[in-house]
Amino acid sequence: MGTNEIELLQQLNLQHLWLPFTANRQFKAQPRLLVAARDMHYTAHDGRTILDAVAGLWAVNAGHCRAPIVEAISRQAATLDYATGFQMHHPGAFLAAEKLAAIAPAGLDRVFFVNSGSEAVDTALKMALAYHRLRGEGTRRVLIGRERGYHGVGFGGISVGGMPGNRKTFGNLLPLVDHLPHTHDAQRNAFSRGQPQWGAERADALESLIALHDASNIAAVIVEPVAGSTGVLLPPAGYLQRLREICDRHGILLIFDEVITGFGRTGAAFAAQTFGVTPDLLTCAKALTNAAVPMGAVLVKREIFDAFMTGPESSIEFYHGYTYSGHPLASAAAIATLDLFRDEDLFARGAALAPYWEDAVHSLRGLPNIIDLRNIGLVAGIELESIPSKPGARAFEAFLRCYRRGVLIRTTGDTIALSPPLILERRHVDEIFGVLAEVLRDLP
Ligand code: PXG
Ligand code: PLP
Repeated sequence: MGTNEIELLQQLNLQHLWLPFTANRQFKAQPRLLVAARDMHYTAHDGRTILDAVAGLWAVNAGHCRAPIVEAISRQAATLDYATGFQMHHPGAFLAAEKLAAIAPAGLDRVFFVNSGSEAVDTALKMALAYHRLRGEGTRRVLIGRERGYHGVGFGGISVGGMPGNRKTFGNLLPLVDHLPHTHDAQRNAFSRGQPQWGAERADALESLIALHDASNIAAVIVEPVAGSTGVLLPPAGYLQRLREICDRHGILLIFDEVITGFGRTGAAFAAQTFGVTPDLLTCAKALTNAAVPMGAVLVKREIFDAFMTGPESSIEFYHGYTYSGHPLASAAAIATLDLFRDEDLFARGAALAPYWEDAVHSLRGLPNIIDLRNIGLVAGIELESIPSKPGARAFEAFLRCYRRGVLIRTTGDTIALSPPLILERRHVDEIFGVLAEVLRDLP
């Protein structure tokens, strides 16, 4: 520890802050603080440089503290700090919406701004309910999610989500919810490169849920095209197509939650484009502003938006919105970020590096405890055998050891999830997997 770091930690009182999704007592006994960042790297509080293999948290896709984004936010803060979007607005929100619509899957060109992925999910679910009701199909109330789905932490999101840890404390939540089975099939698909071959038929479980609830009661199906938070679970070839086809046949809206798969993560702007399946609504957040200012969005098919634009023109069409919807600083960050993605052709750049990334991921095969390797675009899931009766402990130890060696990874259960900024270069890939291989070789 350097003197600066000791001084910093001595001055800081760690007691008041309740950290999110964190083992608070463990953290406070051994704090890990980040104090600066640039491009591919963080600086830790002890002055060490840390290679960011997770883009913050699936979010800093253009790399850290990029000048055009920093400047846009600073300029905006000094020009117009805040303007409400309720019966008023400011130009930046319109421009951000236009730029977002320009890269969206075809037809999804109406945009509602929120402040996070969780808010985007709750907003999309409410839109689905409202849409059916507007069209005289108000019996459509059931929302269908999926096991091992993560849709943020709002009451709607944890209800349709399928993470037991997020649900068990809070009871049954929304009453009219059901779940599809998850698509992970380690027996048949372990060590697949890219999309696994087996399991498209798991989409047929939707037919069973429709037989149970009746289509006339079902509003929407929400899935992540690639489940991220629960361990990088890829859709089997043909699975999303089949979900789309079943939803169409029964008048059910299909929502893709692209909070982590958006903005070049899987090789195209959105996973909907990577997989060639277009949902009716799409949620995004995180990399929309390169995570520099909180912002999320719901992209909506034009027909759905138009269905709301009926009734008296002076009436509010959708009773929903946040104080900070389309916030000027967030809008400025989104505009600068979307321009940067375009100017540096970052989605294509990420896609071009993906084969090298894939080889690096699968080069770990054969190291101790590895039971599966999964990849798509610039995403990797490295699944470790759990230590009996200590789920998550082995991967968390890998996280601590990588951090000590200067590489930031992320773990969920015993899966290591990687999602670097799209600006990374081959030498960064080599460094990430070099350190990981060494750490995995002598993990307990
Ligand atoms: N949907 C999906 C698919 C997400 O991945 C959210 C919604 C919620 O977004 P907010 O902005 O409300 O956090 C997410 C968030 C992880 C991890 O370790 C992933 C997320 C959040 C925290 C941790 O994989 N994704
Ligand atoms: N709680 C109270 C008392 C409020 O007045 C508001 C908004 O005006 C909210 C919650 C919601 O806050 P936000 O719009 O930031 O989501």
